[in-house]
Amino acid sequence: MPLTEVSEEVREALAAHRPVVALESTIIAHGLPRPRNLAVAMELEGCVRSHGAVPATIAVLDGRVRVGLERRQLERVARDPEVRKFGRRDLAPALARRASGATTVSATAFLAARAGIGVLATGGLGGVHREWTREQDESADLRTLAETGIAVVCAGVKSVLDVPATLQRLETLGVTVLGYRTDRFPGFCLSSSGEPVDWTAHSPEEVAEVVRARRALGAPESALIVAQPVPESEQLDPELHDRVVGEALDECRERGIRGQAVTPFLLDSLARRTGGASLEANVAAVRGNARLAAQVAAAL
Ligand code: PSU
Ligand code: MN
Repeated sequence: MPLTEVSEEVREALAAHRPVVALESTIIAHGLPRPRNLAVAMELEGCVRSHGAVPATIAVLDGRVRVGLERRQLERVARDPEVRKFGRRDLAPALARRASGATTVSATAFLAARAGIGVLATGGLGGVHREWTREQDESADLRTLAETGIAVVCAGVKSVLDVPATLQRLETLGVTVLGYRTDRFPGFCLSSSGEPVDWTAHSPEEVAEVVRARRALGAPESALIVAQPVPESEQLDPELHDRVVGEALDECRERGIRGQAVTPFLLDSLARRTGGASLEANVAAVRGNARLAAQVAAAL
């Protein structure tokens, strides 16, 4: 029995060289509250479709990698509390033990690239956590992005992280960062993190040109990050954000949350402390990223 099952629709699209966009599933299972998460998952797939590409949401179900989920599989990812969180390193034991889990950006990028998918959309990437000197918590997303040739459309990295340290790490790892219609690195649920980016693209076609240049240079072994800000009208109030991020981090520390649980906990804490406003900004960001990813895939 093959360990990876690509849905018929995705398989046909890839064979015919039609645009396909990979979507990660951890944001659904662990990044957004139920039952909103299922609605968002379907909305994202719809967004990709309405901009001319085929969505390929990726997850591991009963020990098999699924690239492109059927409706009931998407429902399971959104509703089943037994669905775990799998980074790239979890994939082999998950398959061997017939486990089920949502895939993070690291696992999704790895699997998407191997399935021949060139574009991935998400919200905010993982990165270097604040107080790295104490915990050394750095998302596996970064290392995987350094080793995986895929374009990742995101709204920057999660604002609960140390953004300058994450950007520095991406530079060290040789990961190209393009601002989309901005010269500032976006701040996840904020339109700007305040940090500069060296390169800006103004259209899906310009992003596609960069992808083509990467190919011309030789098969790219690292990711291209396309960082698109959430529109200012939909961002979280920056003052509110700065006030509550510290509280969320304190709560995380006080409760002894560690490892894979940190990011879902911080996102949830941020949502509670902003009365759901961070959630709305997060959803607005991913929605825009699904759309742009589809446009880039189409331009390619
Ligand atoms: N973007 C969001 N919400 C999320 C994530 C991304 O808007 O929940 C997920 C992605 O799957 C990403 C993961 O890979 O959070 C990072 O988790 P960690 O910091 O544990 O590596
Ligand atoms: Mn971590």
